[in-house]
Amino acid sequence: MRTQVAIVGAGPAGLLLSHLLGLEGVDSVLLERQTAEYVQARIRAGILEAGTVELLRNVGLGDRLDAEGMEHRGIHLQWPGNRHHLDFVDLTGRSVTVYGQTEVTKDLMAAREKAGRPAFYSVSDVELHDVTGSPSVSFVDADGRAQRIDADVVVGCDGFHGPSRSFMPRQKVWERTYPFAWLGVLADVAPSTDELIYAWHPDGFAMHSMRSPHVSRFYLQVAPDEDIARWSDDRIWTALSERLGVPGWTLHTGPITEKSVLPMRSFVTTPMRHGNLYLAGDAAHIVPPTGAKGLNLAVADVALLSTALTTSFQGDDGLVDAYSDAALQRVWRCTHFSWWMTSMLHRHGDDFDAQLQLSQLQRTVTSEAASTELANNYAGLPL
Ligand code: RFL
Ligand code: PHB
Repeated sequence: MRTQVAIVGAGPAGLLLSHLLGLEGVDSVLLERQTAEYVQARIRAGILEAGTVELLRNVGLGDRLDAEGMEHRGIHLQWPGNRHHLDFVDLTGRSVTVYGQTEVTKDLMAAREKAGRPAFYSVSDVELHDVTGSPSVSFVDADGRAQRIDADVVVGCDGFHGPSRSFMPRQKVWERTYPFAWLGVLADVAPSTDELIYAWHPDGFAMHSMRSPHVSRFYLQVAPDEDIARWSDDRIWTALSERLGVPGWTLHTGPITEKSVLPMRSFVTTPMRHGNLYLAGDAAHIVPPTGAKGLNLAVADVALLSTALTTSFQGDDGLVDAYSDAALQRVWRCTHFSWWMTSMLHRHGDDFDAQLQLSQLQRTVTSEAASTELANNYAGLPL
């Protein structure tokens, strides 16, 4: 088989890249380790930046997003006894939209099927060959047959655990692990808040997010090696009520439909290109979820890369040559913001650290310069 762009990984980065290239008349083939159903059901990110929403609309993926996405003007930032609303629209003119990664993925899969763009699901033994010359990708398909795709370019959109990165020699890695994790909870209950709540608490960070007018999403700071069996539904609701509580506010409870422990890390590998092999999304960088950047960063990478590859196929290599440096500027900005939000809101260190965090929170909600800085980063830099 032959294609212009072989894409390893059909998560949001791979699917969107294939969609954007298709609109420009560039052929691609997607290879995915999991089944389509598995990829679609994975519960992950929930917040889209203003620029991500605009891009999805501009490429024909806005119908359900506009009908079902919930536009939020900002977030609530809180610590015991204090809840402050930061209005991003007032501060920056931009909003964010609650629309789950499951929904974005569903829309991208439907668009792929409609356009008839090829994808192989449930593949194994993916290997990349001759990435600095005439690249190809070998793999075993769902029926156990050995296959090979020759391509002009290979893009690794295969997430943090994917194999693509290992075919790049001389990679430099920057990494930070955090001494805590998140317990993520999905519940069939109407949100008890109009917009997301990020809460600092002596017992640890807590967050109230949502997926729809009937489904709420919550997170609790826990130990990195937390045993989920120790978290009964009752214990979860008690901890959430305690950590998210402010006088005069009630947390509504309901059936918990999913709970899992999510590790937290910051990770960046550079460069994001080696010859004819490019990386995009979580394959190249991971951020802790506190700033809601992971999915948006994957979208920003492929927006840049699709234009770069399209112009390269037209004979101009300027943008592909600039891709890694250009993508990494945004990656490092989002890496800093995610690290900063994480450090400010999670309980770690001693009482001195706690006082510094509370001072930073106070400053963030009372200084217009500080609130605007948070709002600009959260609502997202222009694509
Ligand atoms: P993905 O979504 O991980 O997709 C990569 C795809 O590559 C496939 N793959 C392979 N395919 C073929 N051959 C192989 N050998 C392969 N190995 C792997 C995988 O099956 C998968 O389908 O990366 P992508 O597309 O770059 O998208 C990035 C986003 O998914 C990610 O940044 C966010 O989901 C991060 N993230 C969150 N971000 C937020 O902003 N808010 C959140 O609440 C949030 N929660 C999360 C998350 C990431 C998680 N992961 C990765 C553990 C929760 C979790 C559990
Ligand atoms: C989510 O809804 O899953 C979510 C929202 C904001 C974050 C992280 C996760 O910062």
